[in-house]
Amino acid sequence: MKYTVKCWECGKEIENHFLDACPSCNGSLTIDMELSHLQGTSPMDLRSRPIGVWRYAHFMPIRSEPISLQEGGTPLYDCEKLAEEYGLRKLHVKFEGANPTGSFKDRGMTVGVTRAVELGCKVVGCASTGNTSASLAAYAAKAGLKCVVLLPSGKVASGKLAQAMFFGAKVVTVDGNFDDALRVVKELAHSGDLYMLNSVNPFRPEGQKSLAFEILDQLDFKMPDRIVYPVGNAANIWAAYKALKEWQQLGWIDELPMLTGVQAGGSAPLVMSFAHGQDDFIPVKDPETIATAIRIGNPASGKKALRAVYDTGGVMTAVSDREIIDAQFLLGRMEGVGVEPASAASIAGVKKLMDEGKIGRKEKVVCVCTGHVLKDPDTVIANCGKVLKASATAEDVRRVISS
Ligand code: AN7
Repeated sequence: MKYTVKCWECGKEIENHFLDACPSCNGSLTIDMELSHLQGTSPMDLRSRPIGVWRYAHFMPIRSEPISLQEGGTPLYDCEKLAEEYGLRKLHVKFEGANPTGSFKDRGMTVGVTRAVELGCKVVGCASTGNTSASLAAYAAKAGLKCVVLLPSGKVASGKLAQAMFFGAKVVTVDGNFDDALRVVKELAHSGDLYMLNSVNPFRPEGQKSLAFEILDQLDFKMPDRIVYPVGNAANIWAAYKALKEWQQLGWIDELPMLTGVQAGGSAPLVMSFAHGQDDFIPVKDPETIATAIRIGNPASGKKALRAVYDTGGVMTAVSDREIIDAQFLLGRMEGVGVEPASAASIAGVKKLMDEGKIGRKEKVVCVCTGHVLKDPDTVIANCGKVLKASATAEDVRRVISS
């Protein structure tokens, strides 16, 4: 697959494989895929390969055999009961919890870790609110690479922490938030201590494009009106935009769905700039939310995400912790779909935007639910009722369940 790494801001071609920003203007990096060989084909032609990230190999900047755990190919649920509850024509949930490590990060990591192997790197690393570290640790294990992950101390859900430790990463908690951890891991990457696989590495969003490709594939290429993403570091919604533009450029699709981003109220720098029509943003100093995955004040791909939203006629909105937990439980108890709090932000965002009349009742909406409920069991238990206790007799169990 032919491609060039470029600065997204000034267009400069980037030759050095180890940069995470433009050496001229400090802009973020992106990858231009050469797709002309696909002119005259259709996305149906890809269906001979199993669904998953590598069905879309033509759109991935990888030339070698991928390091893969069979990521992608996650369910797209038609949530009829929830749609009826909200008064919406159609509501699909793309359940990314069904990925190998339980989050969408695996889509970017199969590409990112394969890239690390192509470059001959021996140590990979990232800063993470949890899911990126769990995913990187697993793919590094598969590839036989050493792995270092930097986590904000005390703010990583236990399932994610367990995964990173389990897969053998060196797990370091830093005294600060995600934004601090990202600053430090960049320094380590610049001094050659490790190859950084945060989403500022442009190979990561390339893999995450497959999420949008799959949604269209699973809808038989009938475009939904809107795709809703939870937004933290903002790479995922940007990746969707890039994916859709590539298919549009090939004439595989016409219109783009309205890309809609949802942040947690205490960590919502992009919502504030969207409200003012600005294309840049002011970082939030002390981000806070129960949805620790998106507890990020300075989203690395924030400007790109704003472009994605403006250019598709979408919106950015913020939801409260209460709205997030309510949406998480509603989805679980009405549809049997278990997602972590950050993922439920997309569902909560739909409700909020419908209440405000910004999503119309006739729309067909896809919500991306990015991670599994088991990632954060403590939040679930804290928000459920008590466990019932009984002695080991049918009589006593009958007593407690009927009271
Ligand atoms: C479940 O793992 O940033 O807007 O370090 O884990 O692309 O950042 C996680 C982000 C949404 C936000 N949902 O995606 C990390 C990390 C879940 C997440 C997001 C994350 P981006």
